[in-house]
Amino acid sequence: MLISHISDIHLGYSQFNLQEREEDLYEVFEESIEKSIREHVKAIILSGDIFHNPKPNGAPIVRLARELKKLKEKSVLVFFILGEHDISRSNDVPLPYLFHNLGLARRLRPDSPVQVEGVLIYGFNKERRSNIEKGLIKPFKVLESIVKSDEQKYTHDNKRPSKILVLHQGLNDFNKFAGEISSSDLPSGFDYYAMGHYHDHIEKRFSCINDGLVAYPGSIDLGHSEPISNVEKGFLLVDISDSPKGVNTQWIKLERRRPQLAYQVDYSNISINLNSIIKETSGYSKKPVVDLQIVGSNIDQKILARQLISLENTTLHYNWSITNAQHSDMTGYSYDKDKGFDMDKEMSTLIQKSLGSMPLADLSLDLIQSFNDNHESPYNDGLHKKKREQIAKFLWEFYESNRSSYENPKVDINNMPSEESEEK
Ligand SMILES: [Mn+2]
Repeated sequence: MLISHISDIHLGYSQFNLQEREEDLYEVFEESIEKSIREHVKAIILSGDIFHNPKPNGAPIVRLARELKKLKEKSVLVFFILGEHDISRSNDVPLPYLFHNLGLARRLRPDSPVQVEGVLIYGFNKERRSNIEKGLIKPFKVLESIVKSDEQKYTHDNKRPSKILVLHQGLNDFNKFAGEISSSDLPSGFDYYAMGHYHDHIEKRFSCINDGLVAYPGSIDLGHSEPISNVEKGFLLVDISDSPKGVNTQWIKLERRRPQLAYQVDYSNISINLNSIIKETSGYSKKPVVDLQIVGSNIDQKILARQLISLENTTLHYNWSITNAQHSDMTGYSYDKDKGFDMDKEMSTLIQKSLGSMPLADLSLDLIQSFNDNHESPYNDGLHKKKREQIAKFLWEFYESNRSSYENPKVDINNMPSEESEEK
């Protein structure tokens, strides 16, 4: 049986507040639905962040309804859970439940499955970090026993049913900062973990859950938290029909996306570089979004801005920033678009440099993780920003006055002394 797994759709989001970008997202979503229909999927799973805003405007509601109606006419089932973007801070009924009530889609539940042929599907809505233990870890334990008894209850053609769990959470295993739970927290007994939240495509089997496949299809277009880059976006076609353990996935690239291109431009050669960018960007049916990183020194920003205006005809939007060649190695910031960017590694290196201690760097990373909780989320009931700042200030002062007991003289991470150690 084929299922489409689509995630982080963020309908209603418009990059740079451009109407065109909002429309782009509808088109890309429609492409994912069309491709799913063409592949004759039996069902579609939307693993959260369906809307960008918990109180979406009319357009995203109407566009979603249109696709759900299309799917209903083709007898394709739609199942969903909520992401943090779908959940309002007031205890209002989440808007996607409207489609559940109208019979156009079905919300998934953590304690009783929906059955589609020989497949059982369970799902949890997004659980915020402050409630992981109560909202996920404990219910996961309960679910493990529910699943075992459901196996007997829902046999299909005398065969053991396959099982899917749908979640909208970040796994620590892939990103230490954005992670909320670990693979070892996941309940076992599932063949496929249909994940949402991370906007990159990731798939991995974990032995702690009997080699169940954990998969993020990634967002369907570049989102609010992602830099302009030429990345591919798509969704997952999941074949769960064969043997119980034989889950196969195929990642389907979305082709109607507007190109997003990042360039590094040498200022001393600006006109030649701009001409080649104009030539390249004029070759697309949808005008690209462009990010320019200008490298050079003694740049007159007014003159530069005027030169860049020539990009207006061939791009929908362009961003630019200046990287000063003379100061570039003083920042210690090793962001390199060609080599890719590992946020965890970069942060860890910077913190180690300034604190000069590996255990302290780890402590800082853990604190940053908990302080960043719900950073972009519409929830407001975790730690309030002001309180977080107070706690951070308190922790820092505590560290400052007790630092000698935390220093580890054996660890000399960097021969470059930090400002703090000079003060001693
Ligand atoms: Mn998202």
